[in-house]
Amino acid sequence: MIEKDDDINISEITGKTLYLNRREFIASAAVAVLSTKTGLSYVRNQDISTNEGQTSFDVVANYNNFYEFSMGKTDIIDLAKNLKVRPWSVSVEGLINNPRVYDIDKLLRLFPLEERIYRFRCVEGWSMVVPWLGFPLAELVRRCQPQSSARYVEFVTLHDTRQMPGQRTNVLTWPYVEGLRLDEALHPLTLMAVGMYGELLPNQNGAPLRLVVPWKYGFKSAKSIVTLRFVEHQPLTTWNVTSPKEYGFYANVNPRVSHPRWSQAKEHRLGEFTKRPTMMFNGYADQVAHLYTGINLTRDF
Ligand SMILES: Nc1nc2c(c(=O)[nH]1)N[C@H]1C(S)=C(S)[C@@H](COP(=O)(O)O)O[C@H]1N2
Ligand SMILES: [Mo]
Repeated sequence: MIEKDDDINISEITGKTLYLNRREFIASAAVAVLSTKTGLSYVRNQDISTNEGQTSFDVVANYNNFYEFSMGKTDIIDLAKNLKVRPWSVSVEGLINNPRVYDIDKLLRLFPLEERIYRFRCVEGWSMVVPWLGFPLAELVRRCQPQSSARYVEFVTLHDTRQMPGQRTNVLTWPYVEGLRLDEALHPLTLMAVGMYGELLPNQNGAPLRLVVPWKYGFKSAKSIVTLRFVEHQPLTTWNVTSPKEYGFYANVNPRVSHPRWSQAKEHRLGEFTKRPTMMFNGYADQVAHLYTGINLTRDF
């Protein structure tokens, strides 16, 4: 079911406690081990999941933001349908002791997969509740063995103008780049998603590997990742470079800080009729607020 890695002693790298906790969690999970059509096994992480009603798969798969294909939302599913997601390599590089190029299927076997139901809030004002399938980014980061000078992780996504028609325009700078502070990357809520609704990710949702950072606006959750680079200085992220007054590096969901062109106080949960109030840190304040003590989130939005 879950393959041990052949060439590295994981317990040495992950920090024993975290590793054991995760293994114990997987072993003791009262819920059944579930599996996808493609045969991947996973357990449902109830503790970390919201019990709000899930948005339907069809909505999540038909209403997307993925500028590499189009600035539209409903045409991505069609434009992305032939994206080649196998074979796919993910390079981890930069200020780490264990730089490697992983085949995506190797990554899928390396870490136990979990299902986590998260709220997801787009900066444009819509939100949804999605059962993602993935593994904590922290596990991959620990395996990389960051050096003490590494303070940020930069995520670079696929740049292929043949496959991605939006990249033949310059609506954004390509490739799409995002970044997290190292402690944000290590936070247990931060997920490397490989699937949703019990199956591998549809192309339009960021196959074969995307980030999911549930307390931040959707644009931080980069899709179709090819490189994780550990760096010393805050990376130049696509949205930050494109429109610095509108999209800051942190992009923490904050209903009190308006986007320059609209309020962020409320959100449209897809499938619902009346708007609901947006929660600070998208409802994850108890878990993440401590990461930002001493930071002015009105200035550093
Ligand atoms: N590579 C890439 N990742 C991306 C984007 C993008 O345009 N390109 N859009 C972001 C934005 S703005 C949002 S809201 C989410 C949308 O994710 P979804 O289509 O799975 O709902 O993807 C994010 N990740
Ligand atoms: Mo977004």
